[in-house]
Amino acid sequence: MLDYSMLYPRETVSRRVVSQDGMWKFCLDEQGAGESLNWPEGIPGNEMIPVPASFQDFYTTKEIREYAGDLWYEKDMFVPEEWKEKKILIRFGAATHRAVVFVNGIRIADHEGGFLPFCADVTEVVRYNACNKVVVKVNNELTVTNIPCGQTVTLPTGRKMCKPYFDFFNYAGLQRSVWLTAVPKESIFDIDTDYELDGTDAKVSYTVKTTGEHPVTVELFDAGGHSVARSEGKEGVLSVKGARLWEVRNAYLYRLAIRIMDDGEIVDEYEQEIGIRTVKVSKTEILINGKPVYLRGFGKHEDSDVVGRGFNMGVMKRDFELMKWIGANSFRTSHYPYSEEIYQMADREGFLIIDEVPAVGLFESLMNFMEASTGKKTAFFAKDTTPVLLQAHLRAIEEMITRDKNHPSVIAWSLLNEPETTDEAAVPYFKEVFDRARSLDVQKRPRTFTLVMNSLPGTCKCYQFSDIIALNRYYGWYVSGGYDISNGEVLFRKEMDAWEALNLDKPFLFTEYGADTLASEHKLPSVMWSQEYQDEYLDMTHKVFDSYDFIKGEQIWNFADFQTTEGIMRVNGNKKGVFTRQRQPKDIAYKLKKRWENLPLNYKSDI
Ligand code: BDP
Repeated sequence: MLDYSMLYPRETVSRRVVSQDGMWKFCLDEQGAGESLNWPEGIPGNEMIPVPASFQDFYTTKEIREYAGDLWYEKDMFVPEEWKEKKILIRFGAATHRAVVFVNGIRIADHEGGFLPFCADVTEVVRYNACNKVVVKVNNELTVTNIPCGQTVTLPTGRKMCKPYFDFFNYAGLQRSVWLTAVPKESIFDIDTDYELDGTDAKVSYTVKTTGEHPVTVELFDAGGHSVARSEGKEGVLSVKGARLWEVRNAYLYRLAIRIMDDGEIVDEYEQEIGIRTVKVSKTEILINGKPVYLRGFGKHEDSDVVGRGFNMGVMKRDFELMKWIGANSFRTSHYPYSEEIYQMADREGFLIIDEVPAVGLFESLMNFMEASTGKKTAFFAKDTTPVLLQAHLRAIEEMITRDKNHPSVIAWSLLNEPETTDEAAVPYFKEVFDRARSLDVQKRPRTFTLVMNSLPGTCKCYQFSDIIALNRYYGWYVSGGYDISNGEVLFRKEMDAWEALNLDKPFLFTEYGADTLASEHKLPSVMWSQEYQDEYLDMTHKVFDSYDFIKGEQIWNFADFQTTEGIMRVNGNKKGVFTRQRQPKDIAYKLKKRWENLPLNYKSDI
């Protein structure tokens, strides 16, 4: 079990939250000597940098953009006298990929994994009514014992360089918000909810974990603030008469108010928004509230100009507006859990999320999409280091599910992206990963992983673990592209026929398909990379999707162009976006809009 609460910081009668976003002191540490130079007590220089943001794209030298190693951040945080009886925590939305936190020179927390929150409990070391020096050593190196996987090499110049086994730029730093929070010593630690529908009524069952023994009360309020149900105890069931359901693109949120009480006094209070909805997979259907849904939408990235992977509220807003405009109803948080504010927005807007853990690059190749297209087999999970990787992976699954389980928008867990699955060594690894996700999720949401091009009906040893089969396919791009696209279609149908013949009785989703397209290129007749080719590629691919009833969704790769490592396969980034990196439409956006707006929600279902 995690030793800090994952609950999103919120102010209530008993809790205080002070944002620490803004300019922080910053410096690089090429020699990795900061600790021996006493930097935990204060870092050198006057350089300032915004938080949240990736550090890489502010500067004008390649040495900084490509820097691999330790980066140090520093900020003074004022702790008021009134907080004396509270537990004081600094909550980091994310520190990529690992961090050590020092407060007033004392090492107080360590965290591994760059896309999930952690708290440093600083109660014992803070000075009250005074400024406290908070220093964070972040490290952005890639290894094969942590996710996402990659290597860090040393160049002849003596500088280190990260070599990701994945196709997105290794943005790093304090990329999400930081908060100073005060909660009561006896506090609400974790909440689980589950839903059952009964005609027009609903049952909301809940479990609350606290750090003490005082009794708990729970009250449910509708969106207008009216109390609709109450219960006592750390576990219980709330009966909601005439429940308003959370529906796809038609969300309705209730507010669950949880209190720890001591003789009529509130010890702690926390409020959690919830949506009453069920998620189930039955045969080849994905059912929300018992009704079949056909997913349409995107694989995305947290990626934008200047701030890189840093959370940017404006970009988030624009992305949701574009997704609404184009008629999407879902997205996958490829290839890592996103900032929590994005899930909150999806909860309000009624989008469905496939929530992905950062398990990407689990394939022995510098960029798995290249190796996979050659059909070459490698045994990624047979390494000596695999047990260490597995522990990091399980830990990230626990953090992700604990953080995200109460979002109505989250309808499935994606536990790996394009792993190596053709070797037997993958099987026990997958078993642990899938079992762990099942045991952590009270709602028992479907679990999946995305299959790379060489994970085929005849070669993949792991698809049986998935409740939904998720395919990443690039027929007409990496395989048989350009004038050869007719052959791409033949191969594509051959693969789909082989899946059909297996009779798995599970829904299939396309979690990736797409063609790199430069917004600047037009060509008649088309060539690969032109906007015209992206259009023809989609026509072919959609025709195949429409021919198989067990395909229950399409999430195109990618929502927008995004930054990757430089190389011969990428033109200043991956250009498979339906939108440019600046969030303007390529021609294909209008075609997708027409298709998606016209597909019924229960497309290919007779229920
Ligand atoms: C898949 C990966 C994704 C890549 C994409 C591509 O899952 O990260 O960006 O293909 O090649 O291999 O565009």
